[in-house]
Amino acid sequence: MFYDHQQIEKKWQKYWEENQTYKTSDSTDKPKFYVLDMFPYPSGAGLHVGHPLGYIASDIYARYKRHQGFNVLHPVGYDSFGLPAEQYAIQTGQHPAITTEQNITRYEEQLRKIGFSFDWSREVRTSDPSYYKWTQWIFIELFHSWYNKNTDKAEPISTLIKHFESKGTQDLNANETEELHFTAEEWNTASEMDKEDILLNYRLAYRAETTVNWCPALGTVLANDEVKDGKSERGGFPVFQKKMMQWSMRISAYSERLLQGLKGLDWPQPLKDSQEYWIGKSQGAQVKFEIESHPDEVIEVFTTRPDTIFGATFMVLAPENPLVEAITTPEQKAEIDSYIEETSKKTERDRMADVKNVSGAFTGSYALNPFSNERMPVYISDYVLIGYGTGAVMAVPAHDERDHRFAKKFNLEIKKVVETDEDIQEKSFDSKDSVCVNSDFLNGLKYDEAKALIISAIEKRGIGHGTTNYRQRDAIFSRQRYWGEPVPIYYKDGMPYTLPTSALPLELPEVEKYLPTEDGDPPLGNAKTFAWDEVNQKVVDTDLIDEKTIFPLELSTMPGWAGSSWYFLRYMDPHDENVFVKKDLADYWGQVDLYIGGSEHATGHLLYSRFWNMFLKDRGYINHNEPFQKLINQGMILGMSAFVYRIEGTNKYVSKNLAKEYETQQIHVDVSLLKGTSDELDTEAFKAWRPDFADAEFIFEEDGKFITEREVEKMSKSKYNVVNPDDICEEYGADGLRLYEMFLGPLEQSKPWNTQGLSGVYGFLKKFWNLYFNGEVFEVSDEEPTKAEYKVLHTLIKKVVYDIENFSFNTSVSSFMIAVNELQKIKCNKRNILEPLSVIISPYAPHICEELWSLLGHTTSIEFEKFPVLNEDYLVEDEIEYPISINGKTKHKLALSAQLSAKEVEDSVMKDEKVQQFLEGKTPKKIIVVPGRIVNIVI
Ligand code: ANZ
Repeated sequence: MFYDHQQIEKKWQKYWEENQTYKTSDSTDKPKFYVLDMFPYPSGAGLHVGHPLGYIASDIYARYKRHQGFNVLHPVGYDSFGLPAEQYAIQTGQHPAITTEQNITRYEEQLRKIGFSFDWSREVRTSDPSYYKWTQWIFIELFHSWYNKNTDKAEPISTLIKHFESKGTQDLNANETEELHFTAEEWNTASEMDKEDILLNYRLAYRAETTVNWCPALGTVLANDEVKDGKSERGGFPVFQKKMMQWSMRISAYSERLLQGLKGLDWPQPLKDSQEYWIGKSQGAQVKFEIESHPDEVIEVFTTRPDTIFGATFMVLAPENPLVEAITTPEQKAEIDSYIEETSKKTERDRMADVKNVSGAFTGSYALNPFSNERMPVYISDYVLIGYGTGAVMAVPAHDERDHRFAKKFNLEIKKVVETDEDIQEKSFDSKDSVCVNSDFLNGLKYDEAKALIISAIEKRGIGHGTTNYRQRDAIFSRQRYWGEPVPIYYKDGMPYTLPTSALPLELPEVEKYLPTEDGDPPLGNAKTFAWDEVNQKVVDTDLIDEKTIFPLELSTMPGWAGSSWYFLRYMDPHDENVFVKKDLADYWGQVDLYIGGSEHATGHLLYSRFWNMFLKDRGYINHNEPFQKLINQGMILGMSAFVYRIEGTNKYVSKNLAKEYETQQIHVDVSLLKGTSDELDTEAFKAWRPDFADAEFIFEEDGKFITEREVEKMSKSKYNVVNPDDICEEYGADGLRLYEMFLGPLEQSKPWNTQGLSGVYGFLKKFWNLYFNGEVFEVSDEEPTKAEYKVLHTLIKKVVYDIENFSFNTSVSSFMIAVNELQKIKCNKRNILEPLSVIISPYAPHICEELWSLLGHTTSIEFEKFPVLNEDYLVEDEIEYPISINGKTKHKLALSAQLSAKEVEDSVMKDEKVQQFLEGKTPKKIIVVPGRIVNIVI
């Protein structure tokens, strides 16, 4: 019968929806399995065929696990706050909530068409107040927590207050913005304001003046990973460095745990490496240097090479270091000021990237080397970053490349301290294996020994101590944007206070304009009703602010990563109004067992969510430390872009093969403007595509065709090379799309899309379908299958189980094809083969398999059928074809039963007529039988 994919797929999608087939219960009698896709952002462009690649893989795995008897959690939702909807609102005035809703509707339609086994009843949206209520609640928890290094976890701020009340800062071992010292007495007599100010120094969500990446065009602060080459990742606008009061998250408190936790995770090594690099642990020492004529000041440096201190010949401060002002001499002031002005334009990234062009200025002051007692001029330079270590370095030009360049440029002394560095210019600067010579007590020591010894000398003299530094900074948490979660904070005398949790969610207020206010406040500054009435505990009109009982609310919103840092927990218990997730459900579902998503989230999302998860564990709300046990990065799907050649300065276009004769530039054209699957441009469609092409003229090939240039690029709307999965589903079915996406190649690799290839998998589906039919009639026989038929089935089971468990989905598809071909060849239509066959293929092509399953007479979904179990007996070969060689040369082949012993093989061989002919009556000297392999006769 005709395989009508459209009718079949519609029917089953409706069935799944009506029967809530994939709704997951929280049953605890089955073992659980949690399969998650990275949170989709519902963009206006909808899905292209690159997006579902990972979703199809995770869906296959989720279905496979259901067949194996697991209670599978496979949810979906939307990361629905964010910039594009807001920018659209700025341009058109349309509320971002409306745009977001429309985009989600379209996304959902597209996802449903592909037949994913999502539990739609658990859908969450980060922009939904019932969801962000809990994002705000987590923020409040972070605000009321501090990190106790003695217990190595976050604790409620009340334990810190108790400590202060009884001991002040004595014995305190906390993660803090600044090291403070006070007594219990001082704490107990401090004003409420001072106490609050002190506590901000320890809170995990805190406010502090920070140098930020400020993007004036977007009107917001951007995270480091949102800035590429000094420009905003979105939109490519210039980004500047600016000091601002910002909310930050003390992720740095978790650096060591984030690093150690990686060890137990089943993640791709490159991903672990990039997190490790990002966290950037270095061990060394902090050392204080005295400054000549400034007895009250010291320069404190962080160095990973304290063993090179004898070679330190000058000091370099970050231009932003507060010491600069104090120690700059009047003669040097102008030079220093102009240098500071110059560097403020560069982003930190530019500063780190630009290693060739050293620049700097002299402060006029000198520090003293505590070991060599030499005078060291103090410079400032932008290669020293204020946010790392102490914002100051001791420069050792003989052993550090940047210091060396600096010394060359400013003509400063270069002093060797390591003997293998004969000639600094020619040798590598990595002298870790070399031996110290320059001072008596380090003489002849290896790197590690010298380092340990000098640190103890530094500590004995009281001028510093050994220390560990992490490159990872605290994460800036405020954004000057509209379409994000409001931060549940109000200000009393300038000091932040959290809203009571009973007042959550603090809903996003309506505004007339989505742009910053004229005073430069974020867009929420435009809201008419956005002030906190402390007495009545509610949000009231902004006009009523009196700073007595009615206070201003925080105007910045949370960053994109807030909502996505804990969504995997909400899916476990998405509708609870009293708690973000019930503890017993968090315990039952535990970690995400399989997480699939793009590698671009290596350091952003994946670090932030590990951090929040650890925090929630510390505070006793959940029991597991790490959120994602196994993670796979799917590769990218590449598109075949099409280009036309435009003759420079004209609106004339020249066909590909004639383009060489002109000065041209390449312009992307939408692949939908090509004729069929060819490279030929539909020139009329091209003229109609965009107004600036309406008058286009063309130079055609001799045969009258206009041929485009084709190139493989990342599939993206901006490259006009996207293929819409809806079209594919229409023509080849969702099952065809699913199989084809997997068939393209290994999941983790990037691979080009080629729509033509789909007919192959579609042909396979038809063949598979026809196995169950005799002409027009559905017909399966109840006859017992032959051994050969069982062999085909069990070979397939073995292969597919191995493939799925190793995430090798492409090879499964080829084995389906092989199995179906073989069954077709032997005309197998036995129920005992075709029933399990449909179960095996169903995770990949669920619609067709549901249909066949129901035709086979079943009245329930195929989804929960037990996955066929391998019986190795069917794979045992019955006969073996033995090569028979005589004196080492293969002369003959003989099929013998696989069960024969070596002696029986020998007997059978010797009885064979052909063998006797080869022997020409001679008696063999020796007969060597390798059972199952070969027989060698020596004559
Ligand atoms: C002396 C020295 C000698 C250094 C030597 C290196 C090699 P990592 O490994 O990344 O932690 N440094 C310290 N603070 C800095 C800052 N704020 N901006 C720029 N550079 C800074 O690097 C630590 C090393 O980077 C430190 O050790 C310091 O230079 C420099 F042969 O001190 B070193």
